[in-house]
Amino acid sequence: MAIDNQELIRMYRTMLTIRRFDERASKEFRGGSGTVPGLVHSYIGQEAIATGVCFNLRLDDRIVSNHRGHGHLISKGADVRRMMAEIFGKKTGYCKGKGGSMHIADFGIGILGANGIVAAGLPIATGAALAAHLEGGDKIVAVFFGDGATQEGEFHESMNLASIWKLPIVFVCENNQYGVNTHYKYAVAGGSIPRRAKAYNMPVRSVDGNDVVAVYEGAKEVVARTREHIGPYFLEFKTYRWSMHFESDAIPDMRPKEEIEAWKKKCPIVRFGKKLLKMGVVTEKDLADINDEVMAKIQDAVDYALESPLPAPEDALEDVFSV
Ligand SMILES: Cc1ncc(C[n+]2csc(CCOP(=O)(O)OP(=O)(O)O)c2C)c(N)n1
Ligand SMILES: [Mg+2]
Repeated sequence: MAIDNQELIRMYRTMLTIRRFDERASKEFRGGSGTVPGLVHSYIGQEAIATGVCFNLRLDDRIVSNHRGHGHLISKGADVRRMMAEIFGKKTGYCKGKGGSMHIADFGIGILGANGIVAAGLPIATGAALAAHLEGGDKIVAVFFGDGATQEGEFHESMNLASIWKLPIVFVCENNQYGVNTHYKYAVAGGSIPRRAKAYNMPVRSVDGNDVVAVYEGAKEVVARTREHIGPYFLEFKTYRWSMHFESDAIPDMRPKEEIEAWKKKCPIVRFGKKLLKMGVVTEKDLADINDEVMAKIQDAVDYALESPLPAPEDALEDVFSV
């Protein structure tokens, strides 16, 4: 494995930050210490994908995220305090408390936004890739979306344009196998998502999405190739979300209980921790220290969110295109 030890530890810390962030956001949303408006979609179980992909990106590369976006944002370097404040609807949040979990963006570090509309990030990412292409240079765009998004027209239009214009974009499909409660085999004609990319003349790679090293290595070559502006690439990562579709009992989880339990045994963080121990990169104490450090960081983010003011009623008239 040609990844520097410090980089491996940084990857582990990032995955654990995503896990602890979403555990806490879910808890607060379900009635913790504050009133959290909107919705929270947990990324727990999928941490290796955002981490492995984003660790190949530069600050000036861009990502576009979706409704399950906290992991993508943290991996690209977003500030967890401002993220948590946004989820709590506070003025100090990324969108001054007006957007919530599904609208967090940070243009300064290449995060063009999460998005509550399934597949709506794909045309935004394709436009950003066209801009990068016209500018020249070697900047790229990565867009994250689920298996369910591949049923949408915007997915197909974006894939087609990106292919014929040879845009510098990596399509990252997180195949967690379900769109809410519908298994992709019932929703994808022909049963294969990679085949859809091949139809648009795009090279495809299918990788184990619960193995962060495989994700990192798989994305590395793809990102390097995409920087040459010779066309888009499609990555499919097989994975599973641990929680129900979003953190509420409003939509019951219809997935088989045994299936959920089987995937929890393939936890990407436990798996990576064991690998690092075996390689001698860390000790058990190091892992415990990282956990303490991450827990403190998340507690600090929640404290910041709780102490921050709500937006004033008149703030509703600011940052709007017309009134
Ligand atoms: C255009 C549109 N249709 C439906 C919805 C409701 N909805 C939100 S998430 C979701 C499922 C998306 O599944 P997938 O793309 O696989 O992502 P996952 O939730 O599995 O991460 C649906 C149907 C929506 N937000 N936007
Ligand atoms: Mg899905």
